[in-house]
Amino acid sequence: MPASPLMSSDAIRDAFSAAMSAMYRQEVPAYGTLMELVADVNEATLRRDPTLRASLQATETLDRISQERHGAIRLGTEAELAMMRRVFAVMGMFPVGYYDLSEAGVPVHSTAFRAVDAAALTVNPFRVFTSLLRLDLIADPDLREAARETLSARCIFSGGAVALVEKAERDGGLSHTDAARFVAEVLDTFRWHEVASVNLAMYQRLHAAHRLIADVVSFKGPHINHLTPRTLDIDAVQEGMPGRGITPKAVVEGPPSRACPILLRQTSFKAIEERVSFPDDAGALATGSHTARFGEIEQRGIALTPKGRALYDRLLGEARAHVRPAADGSNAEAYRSALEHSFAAFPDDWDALRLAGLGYFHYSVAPDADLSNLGAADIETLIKVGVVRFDPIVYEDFLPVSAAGIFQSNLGDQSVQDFAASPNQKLFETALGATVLNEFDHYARIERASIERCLAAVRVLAA
Ligand code: OOG
Ligand code: NI
Repeated sequence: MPASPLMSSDAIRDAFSAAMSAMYRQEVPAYGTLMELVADVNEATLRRDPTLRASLQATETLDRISQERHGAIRLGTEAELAMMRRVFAVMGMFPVGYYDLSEAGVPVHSTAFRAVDAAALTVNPFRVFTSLLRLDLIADPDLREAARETLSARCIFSGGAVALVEKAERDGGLSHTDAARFVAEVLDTFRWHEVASVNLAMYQRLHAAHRLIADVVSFKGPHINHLTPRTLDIDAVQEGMPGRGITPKAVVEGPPSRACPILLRQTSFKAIEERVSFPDDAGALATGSHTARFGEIEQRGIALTPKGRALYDRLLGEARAHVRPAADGSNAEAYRSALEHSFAAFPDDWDALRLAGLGYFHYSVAPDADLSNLGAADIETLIKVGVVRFDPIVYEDFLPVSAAGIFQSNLGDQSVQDFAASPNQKLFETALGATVLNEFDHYARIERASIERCLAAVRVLAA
């Protein structure tokens, strides 16, 4: 019998993100409301701005504009992280970037599993921001040990999911039938569990140590804690949330609104309080609640070089030193204006940004360029004479200060705690069983390759 053809990993990722979206909308109705608001705002933005519509039409599938771009999970053990890496690899998602959040008061370190090459991102850019709990940051040794024991007893992947991952690794992919089973089996890992795996007293102890610790340790699996569609106008969605009965977090994270968008802007609605049952030793259930799941939106801009990122970090630091956003939103307007003020120092013009070496660009030969007599020209000359054009490379990754803001507003803003900054990428990579891709190197490679392609094309065609 001939082997059935394999489904592409990109198509499996596409199917998985659609399945996750449907599940989450059903589990968290407020998320469905957010999706409706995002779709309405995106539609209104496109109606208002025909130029934007035309440019998106040329480069992307318009009917997918409002789809999810990322989600997030929090894992409890090294073995879970290692297995999760293999699961995501089946969907063409690989670990990019290392984020230490201990510095920001959250006892985790993280990476983002995502598609890496441009063609794969175009099919579906869905990423999963994946955090690993740092048990070593729990101060109380008894509690640390109890948490470790509880976590080591759970198994977050079904036997079927593990078998299909092994099959995919052996055969270089999955058939359509197996891929459908894989999506269903893996989806189960991300499901919400209404019954906790610890008793109420233990939950309360974990919660007192840190809400995030309670969120990871008390449940049978790493429930997806948010999904994040793309919006074309994040400020409009932020403003529109209360009108739809959902409470936005106090401020939009990231850079201010600009003519030339940089990096990533994000905001979310505050996590909902959900009913949870806690089993006691006799098996009876006590009722309590837990707050973890929310919805987020994102709007992306250009990827910055290390120099651009350093400038971004400095300006953000200055704004925050001036006005620290309060959790209740009382100084949101002051924070917005502090950001605008400090980011006035960040060039807001594509060519200025490029010439200052602040951002990464993709260079291409203009469609009907006249290439005669240009064989020896350098890239700047080719740009000047209009033979080569440049377009910003979109930032596909995350920002630690923003991520901390998202974590905190959804863990209860009162619970901000101090941990000594303790980045440990080596330890993370050992747990992962792989190194993470450095995002700056990756963007630099894309840029360099595009320049080399232009120069080669001009040399060939001008010869
Ligand atoms: C992840 C928060 C980080 C983002 O968009 O920066 C994140 C979490 O709360 O688990 O998703
Ligand atoms: Ni997020």
